[in-house]
Amino acid sequence: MASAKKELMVDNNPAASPAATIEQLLGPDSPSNWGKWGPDDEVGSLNYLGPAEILRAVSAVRSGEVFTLQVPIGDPDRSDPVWPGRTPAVRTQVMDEGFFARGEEPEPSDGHHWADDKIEMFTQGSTQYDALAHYWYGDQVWNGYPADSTIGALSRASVLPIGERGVVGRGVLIDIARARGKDVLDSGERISLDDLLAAADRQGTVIEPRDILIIRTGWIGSYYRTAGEDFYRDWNEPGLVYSPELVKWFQTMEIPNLVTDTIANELSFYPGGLQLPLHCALMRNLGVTFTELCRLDDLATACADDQRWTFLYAAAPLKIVGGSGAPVNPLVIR
Ligand code: UVW
Repeated sequence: MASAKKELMVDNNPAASPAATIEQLLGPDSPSNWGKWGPDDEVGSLNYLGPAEILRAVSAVRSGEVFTLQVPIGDPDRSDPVWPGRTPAVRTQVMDEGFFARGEEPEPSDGHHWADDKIEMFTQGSTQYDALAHYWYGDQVWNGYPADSTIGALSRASVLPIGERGVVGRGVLIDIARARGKDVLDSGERISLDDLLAAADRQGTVIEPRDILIIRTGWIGSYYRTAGEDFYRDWNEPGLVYSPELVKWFQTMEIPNLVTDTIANELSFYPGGLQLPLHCALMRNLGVTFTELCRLDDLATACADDQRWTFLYAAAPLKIVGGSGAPVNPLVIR
């Protein structure tokens, strides 16, 4: 507990009081990649994923097994997991055989029938990529674009350029739940940089520069085993916890993409009311893309079975113009 408390002090000064704002917590010297890929960049650390990284990912494929990481959208049996305040996706049938049976749709002369449906959902209401301008502090978003470029739609660093580019690289899964001998981490359970590296060591996994980092907590898997609203009780997702060392490690390791099985990829809340500071330190300042709400349990079982924790990861979020985020169904090929 003592070390966790130190991590939340302003500028690492143990005598200081807990930071009241994210800007105070991160301080003026928080690592930044703004400008590194030019004044017009909108995909940030995905720039690290060039042909050499894609070939490195291909060489990690051994058995040809395929895993899809998306959770179902519009499941009527268990409404979709969402960050509190967002509403689950609703799929509505707008055309089907019933319309013909009830005489509500004229019978076409050529005998064809059809089904149509629509979905109303938050762009971040399922497995998804965040746009780099999804979350910020101060008056600037990723790469220094003005915060008012988000008004009405994201005119800079929306999810569209991520969808246009696609994401392919070597994925490495670090199974924190398994390392702690649990099915699922507890509400508010923390993962420090040391915890992450120790879990990798324990797996015998070397995290290499430019790896797509995938962290399993068991959290979303537990949603589908938990009744009704119990999942949201004492809401505080477990996950990575901010420290200057963690942020520096992401920058030095040139991590392009953080993927987890929680809704927001990090510990939700800090003493004093701070929320999701890694969205700011990693996404806003370093341009690390976030893939959230992934289903990792089957993949983790396969990795544990043959002790191979690296593979090819590929994903392309939907190309939503001006979108703050977009649904995606990432693929892992082992
Ligand atoms: C929030 O913005 C709260 O979370 P996410 O990054 O999951 O969309």
